[in-house]
Amino acid sequence: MNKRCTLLTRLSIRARSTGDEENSSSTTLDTSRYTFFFHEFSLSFQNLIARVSPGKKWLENCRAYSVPASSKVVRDERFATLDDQDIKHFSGIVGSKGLVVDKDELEVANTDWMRKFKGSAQLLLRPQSSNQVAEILKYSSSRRIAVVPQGGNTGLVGGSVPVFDEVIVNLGAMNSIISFDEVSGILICEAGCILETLDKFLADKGFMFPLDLGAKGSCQIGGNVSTNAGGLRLIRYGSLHGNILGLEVVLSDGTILDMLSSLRKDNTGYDLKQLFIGAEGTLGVVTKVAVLTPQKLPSVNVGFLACTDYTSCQKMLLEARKHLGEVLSAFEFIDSFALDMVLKHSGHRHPLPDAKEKFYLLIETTGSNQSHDKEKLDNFVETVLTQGLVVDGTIAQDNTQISNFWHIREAWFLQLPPLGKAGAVYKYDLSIPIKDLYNLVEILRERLGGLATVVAYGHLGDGNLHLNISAPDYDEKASFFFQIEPFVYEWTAAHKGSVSAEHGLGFMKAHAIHYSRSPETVELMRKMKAMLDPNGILNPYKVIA
Ligand code: FAD
Ligand code: 2HG
Ligand code: ZN
Repeated sequence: MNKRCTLLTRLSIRARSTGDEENSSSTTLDTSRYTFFFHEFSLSFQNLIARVSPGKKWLENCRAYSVPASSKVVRDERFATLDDQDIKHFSGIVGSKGLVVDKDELEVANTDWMRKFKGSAQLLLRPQSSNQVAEILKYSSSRRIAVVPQGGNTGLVGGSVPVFDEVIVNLGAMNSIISFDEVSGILICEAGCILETLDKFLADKGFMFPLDLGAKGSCQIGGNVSTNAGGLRLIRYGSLHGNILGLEVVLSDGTILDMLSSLRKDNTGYDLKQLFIGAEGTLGVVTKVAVLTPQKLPSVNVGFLACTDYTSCQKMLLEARKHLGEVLSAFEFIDSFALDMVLKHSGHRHPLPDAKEKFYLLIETTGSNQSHDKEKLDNFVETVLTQGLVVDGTIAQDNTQISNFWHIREAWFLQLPPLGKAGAVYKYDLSIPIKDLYNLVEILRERLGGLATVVAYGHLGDGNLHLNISAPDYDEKASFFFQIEPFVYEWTAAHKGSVSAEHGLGFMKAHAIHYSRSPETVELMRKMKAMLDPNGILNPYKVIA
């Protein structure tokens, strides 16, 4: 009852203090929240690293945290080892500005975002055109040189870095926007365009990118397509399988596949581009992308609400769909363990200082009429409060508050362990039927006792759990690790979930594919891989290793 009063008071204080709701509320989405740790810059991963922890210091951190992935698999001796002749040949394709042998640059490109996986590539190529990509792959196939396609290197499953000495082919220099059609909303661009750059370009024209994620300042559209990234607004805009209309892809033998259709309807035979969406660079290199973009709507409202139990969270999803249907644009959750950790390390204030609940929901609406949308969210909150589904809550008053709420949900420090204070983080990105989703978190907490801290957040509206286990260090030989794996995968499979919801399998989970795909399906994948990449040079040891 008290808590209910708190919320109603907050709502009415807002109503009283703002007076004119139309003016007081946020009308545009503050994208800075997604890149706040980049300090206003939209930087490449490399630049980001240079900024947050310059030079040698960062490299030392890399060494301290990363585990050579090669300790788990054996190098395929059929792959050639680079020689001077190869380097000369590649230099002839990409020129001196596209060829990197500098040790420090290689160290960064060899190490993944989590600093958990580390390869030992001696060469990084930055092609400037699809033809150059084709030449690189044609030569690599003929010499059987293994390559790793790389975008912004923000992947969380070790897919974007070499396992051994594979050549890194980074698409970052292919970053031109080719065309935008304001009538259809179709954007065509090169694969190396940074997601945030595309979103800003579209915003100027009254449109938005249908995908949004915390790494938007660094990740590239080619990487997004290749991981089939899900992100924060899938509940509203759907997956890239629906939004990507066309692709240009270079196959391992150098064939350039032009599937760059920009038609909404195109049923001419098999929809082959779908194969490359989520293929994680194992079937071809994505070089161009055609994407359908929606209008950017001016009215964004965000509520931060507390629920006592997981059953209420589920009911809230149902109610949100019922009451906010057409404007609902995000339905995210963070549990109190994650929230406490974020607050402890980030300096953010608890959005609901009096709440001591176990679950928090971030609910966002996006629409075209601010007063109407705000009223809708207010009414919704009052309804769920009356129903007892929510015990406390607040609605953001301005862009800064919207940003803060999102920062908290994104639990950002968990994504940058060496820069944060939480040590190493074992990440599991799982799809689980919503009714069972949180059971796994509780079971693991019990299994691990005090050995590690289990925190959970994620895209509840999509049934996507981000299970994070925070421990002092990465140690897959430590006894607690055996309490986690393979249990997490077995439990997920037993509950008809998926071991990879949106991050992919990469290197980390290549061995786990069987938990979510039948032997027949995996066998067909193998055959397709063998057909498209007969020498197996594209991102070996990943996905279906
Ligand atoms: P990379 O990390 O460079 O590569 C990822 C995979 O794609 C690799 O297997 C690589 O070989 C392949 N690849 C890259 N470019 C190409 C290409 N042009 N052609 C063929 N293969 C290619 N993911 C989500 O799904 N949802 C989220 O909400 C989300 N939030 C994140 C927040 C943070 C802070 C971080 C660090 C990561 C987050 N991620 C999220 C994971 C990651 O950002 C996505 O997987 C993203 O799509 C990767 O893009 P990238 O350009 O960095 O690709
Ligand atoms: C997110 O939704 C990302 O914030 C990262 O997918 C998930 O930190 C994670 O585990
Ligand atoms: Zn996510």
